[in-house]
Amino acid sequence: TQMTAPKIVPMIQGETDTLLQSLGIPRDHYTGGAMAVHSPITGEEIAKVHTATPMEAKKAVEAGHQAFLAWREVPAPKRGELVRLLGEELRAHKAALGRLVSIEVGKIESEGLGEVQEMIDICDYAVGLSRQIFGLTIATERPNHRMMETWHPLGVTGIITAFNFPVAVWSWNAAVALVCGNSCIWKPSEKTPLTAIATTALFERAVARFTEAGNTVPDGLMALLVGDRAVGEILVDHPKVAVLSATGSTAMGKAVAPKLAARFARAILELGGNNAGIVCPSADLDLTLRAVAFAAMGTAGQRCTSLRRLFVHASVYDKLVPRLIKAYGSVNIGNPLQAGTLIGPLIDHHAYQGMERALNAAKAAGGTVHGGARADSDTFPNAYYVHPALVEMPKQTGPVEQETFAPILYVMKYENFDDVVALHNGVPQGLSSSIFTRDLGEAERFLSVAGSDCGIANVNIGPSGAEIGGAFGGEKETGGGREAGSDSWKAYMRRATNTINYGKQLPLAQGVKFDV
Ligand code: UN1
Repeated sequence: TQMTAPKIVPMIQGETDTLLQSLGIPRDHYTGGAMAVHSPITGEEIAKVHTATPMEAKKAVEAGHQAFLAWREVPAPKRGELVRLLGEELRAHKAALGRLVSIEVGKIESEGLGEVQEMIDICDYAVGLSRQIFGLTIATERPNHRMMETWHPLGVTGIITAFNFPVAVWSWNAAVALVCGNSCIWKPSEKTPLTAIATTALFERAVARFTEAGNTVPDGLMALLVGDRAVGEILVDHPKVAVLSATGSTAMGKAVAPKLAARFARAILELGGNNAGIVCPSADLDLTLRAVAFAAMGTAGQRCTSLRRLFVHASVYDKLVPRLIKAYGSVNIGNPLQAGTLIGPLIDHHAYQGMERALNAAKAAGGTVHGGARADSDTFPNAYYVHPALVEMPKQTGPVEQETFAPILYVMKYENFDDVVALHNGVPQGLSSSIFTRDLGEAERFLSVAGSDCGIANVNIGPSGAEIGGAFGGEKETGGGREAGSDSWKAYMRRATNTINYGKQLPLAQGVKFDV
């Protein structure tokens, strides 16, 4: 028999150690712990981190509350200075942190770096915001009165993040919560504690520079809790966690939301998406092809904003779909650290099983599957690379109505605009959406009250890759929360309406008389 050449497996563990050392993290912080961390690139173990107990989590909440009481007294622009320094640390260590994101999540190089860029961008935004936290002054019906609103911080902000944007989602919440005057406690995904440890180390550097400049940061202002579900539950249940921002599955949100409601805590929920695109007769098909390829295959379909459903008008179906199938068949899959790769691995074996299950269900429902098989299993027997799947579906049914965190694009044909908008909205999730058209009427109808029911609706770009300047989040089973830009900061604050009487009379509102 012929000998096959030995396959070379990259030594991710060694590079991980070098990166963590370059960020100044003591080796015993990521070795010798109880929680094993694997790189999805090879499946190899790259670290063993220490976990927090529920008791330590409770202590962190108490300390966070004390920190909040001090931090809220610091003027907001001064709080912004700490976030400005965090942005500087992120700029200085962008390459190392971006690489670590690629190693821990399996993102391609430009997406790992892009994630850190998103963190830098939100820091810039939050620094500006620190001088623009304002309320309205409102006309009053009474003479010699003034009515206005004041925004105050809320308290401890719990931040639960998912594996797929392991550090950017923390930064959307933390940068804004900090300038608003809150303290933060972060529980990262169990799959991605290393990037959280690295990010926390960069935050600590910013704190050191801030204090060297003569400022004070209260202990416990930002705590990292690496741990399992029990730790997350402390953040959900503790009465001193005033706001909880949780990113993850709709199932997680369904477990968390009623508990937060029961204690009247603020909830910012970023849950499942099932994002669609509509390709109209007038669409620029070259542009559409590129947009669909990035949105559906990029990040191996593991963004909450990934494109999962595509409705193509019957008049352009045969022009677009064969080209898409070709692009699906020729895209570079493999080691995301290698230049030229566009699709890295799925996060783990569970994700692969979920993809297989969805494809089998699609076939059973009459779908024609292109691609979808496992790739590179000889080179990487413990990692889960897949060929992205394009599935032609006779109708929107079964797995098409669910979010599967994998590169599966369900493609359906449509004839009538109103029907396709109804189908577009006919799923439980409501995160992001897009339309491809050069017809102004169609574009505007899609954005109108009768159009997309999602939190994000785009024209001639895909549903993923949002900028931080806008509010990010969605409706229905996506949870209704908004993060990042626009006025999302209000979710981290409480509003007080103030009425001031600077006269000598006491006129009552609504003409009420009460003379004693
Ligand atoms: C997520 O997948 O949880 O819009 C967030 C995007 C990114 C963020 C995705 N800026 O795709």
